[in-house]
Amino acid sequence: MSSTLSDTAPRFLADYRPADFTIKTVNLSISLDDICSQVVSVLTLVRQGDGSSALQLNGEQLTLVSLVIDNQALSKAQYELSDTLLTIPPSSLPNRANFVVTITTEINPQENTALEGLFKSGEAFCTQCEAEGFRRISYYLDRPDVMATFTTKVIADKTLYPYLLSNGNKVASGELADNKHFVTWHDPFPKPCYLFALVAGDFDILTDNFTTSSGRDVALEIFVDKGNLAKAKHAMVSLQKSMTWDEETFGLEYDLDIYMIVAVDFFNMGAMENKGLNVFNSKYVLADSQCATDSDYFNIEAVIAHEYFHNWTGNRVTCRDWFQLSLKEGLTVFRDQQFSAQMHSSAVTRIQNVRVLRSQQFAEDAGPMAHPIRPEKVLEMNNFYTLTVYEKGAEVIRMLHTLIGVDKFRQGMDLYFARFDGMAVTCDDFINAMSDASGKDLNQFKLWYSQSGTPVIKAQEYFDAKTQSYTLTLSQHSPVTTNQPAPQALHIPIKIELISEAGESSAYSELLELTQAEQSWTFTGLTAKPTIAMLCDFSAPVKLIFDQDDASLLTVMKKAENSFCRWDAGQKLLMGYIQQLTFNADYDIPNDLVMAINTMLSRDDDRAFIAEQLILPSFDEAASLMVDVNPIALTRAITRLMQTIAKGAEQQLFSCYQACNQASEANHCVANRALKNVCLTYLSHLPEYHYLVTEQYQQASNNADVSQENMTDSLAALSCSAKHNLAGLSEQLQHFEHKWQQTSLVMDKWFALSASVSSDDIFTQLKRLLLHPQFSLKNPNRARSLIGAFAMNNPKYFHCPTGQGYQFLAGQIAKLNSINPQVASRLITPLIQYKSFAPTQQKLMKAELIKLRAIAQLSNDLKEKLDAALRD
Ligand code: 7ML
Ligand code: ZN
Repeated sequence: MSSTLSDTAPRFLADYRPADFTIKTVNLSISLDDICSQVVSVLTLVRQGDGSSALQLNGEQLTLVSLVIDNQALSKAQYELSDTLLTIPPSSLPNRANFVVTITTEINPQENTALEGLFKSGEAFCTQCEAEGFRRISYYLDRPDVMATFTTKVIADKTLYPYLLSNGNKVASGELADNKHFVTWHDPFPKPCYLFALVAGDFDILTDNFTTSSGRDVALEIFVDKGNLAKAKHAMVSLQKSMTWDEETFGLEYDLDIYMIVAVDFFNMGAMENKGLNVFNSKYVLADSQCATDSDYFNIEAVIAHEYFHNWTGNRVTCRDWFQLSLKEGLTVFRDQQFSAQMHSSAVTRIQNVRVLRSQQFAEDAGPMAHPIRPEKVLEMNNFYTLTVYEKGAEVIRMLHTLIGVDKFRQGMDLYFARFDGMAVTCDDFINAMSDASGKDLNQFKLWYSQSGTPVIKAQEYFDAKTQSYTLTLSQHSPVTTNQPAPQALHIPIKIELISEAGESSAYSELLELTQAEQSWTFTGLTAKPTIAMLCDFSAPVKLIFDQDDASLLTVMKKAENSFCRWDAGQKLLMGYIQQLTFNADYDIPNDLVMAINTMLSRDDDRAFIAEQLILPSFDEAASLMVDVNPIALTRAITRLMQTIAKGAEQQLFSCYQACNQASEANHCVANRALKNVCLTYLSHLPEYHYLVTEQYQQASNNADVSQENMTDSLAALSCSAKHNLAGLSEQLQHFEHKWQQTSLVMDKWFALSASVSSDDIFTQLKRLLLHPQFSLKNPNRARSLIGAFAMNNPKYFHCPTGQGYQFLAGQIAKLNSINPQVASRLITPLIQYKSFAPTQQKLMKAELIKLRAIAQLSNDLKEKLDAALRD
């Protein structure tokens, strides 16, 4: 099972060589069966070199039935077979440059719990080939620079699998003996095999259509489990919005006659952009207001957009090799972020992106798996679908956009597609297109692709009253990370705003380009020292060290034009108190803070934005800015700060809660709920408001008028109950479980909540949850909702000094190692960051890592991370 292979070695970017053979066409014929599916693959090959090289095809977990070259069957003596390779020596190959290889293999989808290649999700067959899953379907040159046109015939039982899907357009279908039928698909666009997909099953289908700007009619089809049709509407609207946005923003149209999306319950990742046939984790398709939260709605729209945008950035232009993953992912995340910002509030969207970056990507970049957005060394490719490649990758594209401006960026995109449509290219190719189109020298900028670690920027200011000038000095420093050459100065766009004393903002609003280790800028004609708002819109993914006093932060919060800066100043103020309280639990929080909170609450701002301002920096965000984190002191500090604010701003919080609760304008309901639930979270720290939590749960989840029920409000109330282990909690959890037992995606929420209860009883509860009839480690969403939620959302008990939290996580990872190595590898993240914690925790965490490293059949996924973590 899985990628447990003894003969694997890391691969290096520097070793890239073009393939010795290319594949022009692939003709697949796949007969589906639970335990023995048969795959016949006919490949037309073209030799590239002089004929001296063997043909090496990748293959894993396959049973080879026969191998035929042109019309000649090969005997076992004529080829070599290992666990990972089929090698056909030159002596067994024809002398011509063009020849045909026909390979017949058998696979067992039922036993495929790793969910890579062909597997079963419930009753349906489905595939996941990125990055290297196709080699679990047939022997192939499994690398993204080998692009072929695919024709796929799918054969299966007609009753069990009425729908047989693959990439491209349907070209034939018919009946066969034994109640079987077949459908043949042809995809006219050459593609790497990682974009291959096959789905077979019985579904309900939501259909619609879209007419592209040049008048092409596209059929849109969303396949969902029977009974879920109504829950696919939001996904459909999101798809249509995405198609329109890409036409309007980048002039990019869809290129096939049909676009299909299939929602499945068993899926390792969010979704997959297979040409013409996206496969989605059902979590990112299904929604209605009773079962999905506002953030579920937001995420569905974003993921639908992300996968749709890949059709150009990923599929039409793809990656030369997997080291270039950020070429398609960083760019596509940037595109989906721009899309979301335009569909919603750009300030709130940006704030949420930055929170993810700071709380998770910064930690990754400071941990043992730190890597540049274009990694240089990979053992298991699945380990590099990271926050660094995706989120920091998107930040790098955003910096480019900031540096050259929106119009030049568009010209650069146009040039990129003109040059590389239909090709497999590199990150450098992309930057060169941007440089050529804009005339901007981007050579230093390219360092962002090869340097890991979060750069630290130090800022110093100096005001000279005599000359009425203000000087800002910035210095940059990148940390030294493992296996990296000495860091060099990066090209960093720093957007600033100078707020004059009088308070009309934007006396100066400027884009500074920091390119040296240290640089100064002087601004003149200032009668008094201005207040600076730094890093507007978070113009670069850096840590800023700048001693701005509370008074200046309050000025930025009140007066900066840039809403991101207003939010960020507030966060910095709050973070300061969290840090103080972590060192000294009795620290007296100045009244300024409560006043600032009250001002925020009473301002006539967008309510979604106020909600963001009120949310405290998370445990992870705070931890990523500290060293030797004492997790117990940190959770206590955050709770203390919540309590203090709740007490100080009680009246305002309560009246704001009520105002939001009564607000009726439908188009603001998401913002109202966001702010209302932040207020509830604060108020729940005061016993006299516990009734409010119960009341909200009742209204949102147990309402005589079902149309009034709402998952956002239910979950907000429940998480308050869980956080404070309130008296009503167990009754609420039982009610919720009973109500949603048939709805898998909502049961995931129930498992996540149950795992985040703050109770000394939690380890007994976790054991019971593992034995729950609906729990299964084979279902990735379920595994993540219980195990992941405990490790991420319950820091008090995850880090408890007995080490039980770490033991629980490690125990489940050990089981997942043989079931689903990808899921195991993602869940280990909090443990490998052990070096950022205080000695007590470090020791306990490290002990668990050592135990895991000793597992006999350790997957490459875990091995790579454990070796990195345990290397001194
Ligand atoms: C990112 C994806 C993968 C892995 C989806 C799998 C994808 C690879 C795939 C942003 C939004 C939605 C999903 C993902 C994501 C990790 C994250 N090509 O499309 O990138
Ligand atoms: Zn992607």
